[in-house]
Amino acid sequence: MMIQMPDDYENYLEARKTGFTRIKDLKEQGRKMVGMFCAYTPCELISAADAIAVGLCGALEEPIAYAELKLPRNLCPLIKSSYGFALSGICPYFNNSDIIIGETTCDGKRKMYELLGEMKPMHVMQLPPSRESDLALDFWEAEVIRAKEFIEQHLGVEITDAKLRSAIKKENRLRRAILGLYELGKLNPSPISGYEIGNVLDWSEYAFETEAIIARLEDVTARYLAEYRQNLEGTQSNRPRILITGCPTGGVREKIIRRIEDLGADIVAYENCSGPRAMMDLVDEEKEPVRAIAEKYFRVNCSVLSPNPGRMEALRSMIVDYQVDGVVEVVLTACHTFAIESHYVKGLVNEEMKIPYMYIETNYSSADQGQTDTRLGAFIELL
Ligand code: BJ8
Repeated sequence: MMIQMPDDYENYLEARKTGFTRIKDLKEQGRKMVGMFCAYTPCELISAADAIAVGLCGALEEPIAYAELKLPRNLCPLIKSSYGFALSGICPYFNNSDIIIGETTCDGKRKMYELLGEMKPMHVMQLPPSRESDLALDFWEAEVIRAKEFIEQHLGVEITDAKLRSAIKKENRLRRAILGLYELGKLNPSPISGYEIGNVLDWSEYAFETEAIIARLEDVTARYLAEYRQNLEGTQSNRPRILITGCPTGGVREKIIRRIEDLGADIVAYENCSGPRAMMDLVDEEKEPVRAIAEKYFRVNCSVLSPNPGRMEALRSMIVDYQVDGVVEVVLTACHTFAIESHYVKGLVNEEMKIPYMYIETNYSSADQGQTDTRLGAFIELL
């Protein structure tokens, strides 16, 4: 696709490195940084504290050897990579974080956070294990308040309701900008590859300031849209359209995401915790701000909460909206909650929606690349 990208546009690995300098500059200007790992972290609290929210690295294989000095080998690679980055001291984003916010999502993450707490001031928000109880939302709201107090105390700021309301508006605008990029995938043919969507999102994030991230996203989305209108509208693609679901795929981007597209299919949609459905779901700007924030994050569709019907609803509507021909579910090794929930995903995709489904369990190593390619190739042939 011949898109004229912005001058500072970089591949996600280069963008990560360029971000090192930017983060150093921001720290020298006295800015505070809050490290985070998960879609349950209420970014509005960080934004209202005038701090920078940094999604901490956990998508590369190299630091896993460090992590295995302390963690068991048969653990999810995302957890090992995240901990390895911290333990090895090679991640400027972890090193420059003043505090870290985590949540009690899966068992591996929550126990790993205990170890991270030996290195940095760490606050772990307690997630209710289920949304079923009437008390669960009140409990989670109390956890949002506890996280707010932790941030105030450690960063020496006061987070007022007025600051929260303004942060809610800003983060909602960011959600709309991310959604705009994802929704390019609804076009047929899509002007952007699924691999490139990941690149653009990462490059944008490394601008760090929310307004700068929004500007980058809106600019790139407009460029792809213009390309569609000029060269693609009215044409037909015979490549099958794939939806990706399951665990976060940042660590298998080359191994799975890129390979699917090299093998002849287009990834047009991502159904995961930070995908389009999460971006459509805004924080209510009219309600009392802490309650509104609690309600929004309480709706994140992650397999760690039981049951998790919202994910099935999201899948059902996305398969239709994005005109999906096949679903690939990626589950990281030892991720029990997504592995078990795949039972429902397969049932929904195969039996209810009557479209092909493929389950891949994998880690960050390239040892199974050949086998994965063979299976993916056969699946794409079927579509
Ligand atoms: S909201 S998906 S970012 S928890 S893959 S570490 S669950 S064993 S990453 Fe996640 Fe938050 Fe949920 Fe999203 Fe554990 Fe599974 Fe590993 Fe996972």
